[in-house]
Amino acid sequence: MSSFAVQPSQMLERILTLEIVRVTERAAVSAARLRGQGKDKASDQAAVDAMRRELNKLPIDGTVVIGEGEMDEAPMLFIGEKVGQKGGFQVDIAVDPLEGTVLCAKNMPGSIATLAMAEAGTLLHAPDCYMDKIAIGPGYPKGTIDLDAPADENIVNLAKAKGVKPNEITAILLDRPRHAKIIEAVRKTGAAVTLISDGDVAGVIHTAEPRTGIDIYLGIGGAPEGVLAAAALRCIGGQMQTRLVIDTDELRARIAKMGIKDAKKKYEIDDMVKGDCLFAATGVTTGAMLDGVKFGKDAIETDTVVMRSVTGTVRRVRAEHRQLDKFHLD
Ligand code: VTB
Repeated sequence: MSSFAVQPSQMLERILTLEIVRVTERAAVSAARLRGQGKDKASDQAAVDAMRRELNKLPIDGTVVIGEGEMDEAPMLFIGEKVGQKGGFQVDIAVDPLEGTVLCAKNMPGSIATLAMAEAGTLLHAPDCYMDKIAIGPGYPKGTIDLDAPADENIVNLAKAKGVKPNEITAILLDRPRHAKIIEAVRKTGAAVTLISDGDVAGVIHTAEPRTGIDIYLGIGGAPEGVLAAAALRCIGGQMQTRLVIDTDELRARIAKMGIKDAKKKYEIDDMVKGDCLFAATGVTTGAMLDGVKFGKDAIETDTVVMRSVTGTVRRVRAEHRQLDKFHLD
């Protein structure tokens, strides 16, 4: 066999890169039909239904490891649910069919349909709890940031590594009262703070997108969103450290059941995504990363980013769907 021959599993992984675009596209379109209706649960449900339907068409033996919740609280795409055409390639899947449900309900910028896929056993099985996170884009020496260092120290070190003054750094955080102290510390350095109401998967990814002007993500967001963002950074580069916020006995019991022994473990990207992965996101409402779904007279337009860590390739897929209703079919 020539050294250029592609192994069957690699071939499937290459094909899946494009196949998962269909999955997030369909979830985004279904959610977008309810955009601006104030119905966060209904738009989430629509995205979940579509994502599940499309995942079940793929030649994978998939397990949802980051999903809509535990089996007893989420009837679809629950943690542990098997998806795909059985007998296929064994994969772990992390999904957030509608990241930013409130953004979608209010028709505000930045809601997306997103998923990550990796070989079975390689994605962190995180419960639906909070996660402390810090992230920066690619090109900085390892150790430039540290989750356990004070926010101002991280800003100063990042500015040094970037070769600028702290007042030329921009941090992004979820706009939550729990972040008051971090925000104050960041502003004291002279750095700018960008506050987002939801959507921290994109918030982390922005650190690796120079055109957004975001240098660093700080603060506490959802753990499922953390694993999804880690998958994206594994593809495009960047540094990220996280720690689960385990502050109740119920959560302690839950992570033990999921096989997490050390509740205080500081995760690096490689701990959250242990091997190569794929990441895809389609815009539901227009944001800094993606355009939202457009319902045209003759076609529905979607904007998707899909990434593959093996090669670091990032594709933008702008699709015009002409006969979606005809082909949608459960
Ligand atoms: C974030 C954000 C999500 O949850 O992870 C956030 O990315 C964290 O939870 O879009 P709180 O809202 O409780 O702060 C979301 O806002 C989704 O609910």
